[in-house]
Amino acid sequence: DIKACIFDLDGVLVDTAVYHYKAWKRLANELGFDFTEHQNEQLKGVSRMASLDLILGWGDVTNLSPEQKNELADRKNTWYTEMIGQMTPAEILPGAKQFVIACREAGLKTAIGSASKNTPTILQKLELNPLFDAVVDGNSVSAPKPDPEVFLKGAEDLGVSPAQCVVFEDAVAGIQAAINGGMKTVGIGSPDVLTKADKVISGLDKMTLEMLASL
Ligand code: G16
Ligand code: MG
Repeated sequence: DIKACIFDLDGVLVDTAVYHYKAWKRLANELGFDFTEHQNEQLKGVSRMASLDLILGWGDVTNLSPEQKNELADRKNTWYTEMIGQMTPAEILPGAKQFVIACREAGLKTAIGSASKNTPTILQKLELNPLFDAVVDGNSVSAPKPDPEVFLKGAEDLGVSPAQCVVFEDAVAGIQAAINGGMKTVGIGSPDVLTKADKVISGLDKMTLEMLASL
């Protein structure tokens, strides 16, 4: 029986990807190169430093010291936090808040499982904190998705077993993390991309409690 739903943040409850993209693009441009929206897809669900490494690779920027890389990541994060500081609850993706509320009214536990260190700010701006029993994010885990750590810690915090959890994810690495943790999965996006998910929907506005029961 399903006892809990664990939600990824970016791409599932809110579309912060556009802000990540703008900030990374600005950094690349300052370094003298550019990258496409298509390349940006590869950054979804990937940690901040791993994203930086991918982008530097695209621009053939090599031989940077750890200090220089940290400085670049900090620069990007400053621009990013300026943008997310302006977010309002209107930016919650369609149906997301309604579905989380429906889960809670049905007696299910709810948690966030995100790679982002900015999760606390985003939840506060969207006024979503009261809807989650646990929040596990980039500040509390060390192993990046597809390692299941973020979701296993979520299940532990909720006091349920992994097999009793459904994970909602928009990233391939995130679906794999949930599978690695022994959880059921609902992909948010395209079935052509999220091929391993138990079910794929275009957004939480298409999700129902009945569909949960049939997973
Ligand atoms: C999110 C985004 C990623 C981002 C990562 C880290 O993951 O999808 O693009 O690189 O968080 O974000 P930050 O730099 O804020 O720590 P998720 O797991 O919420 O989809
Ligand atoms: Mg995501």
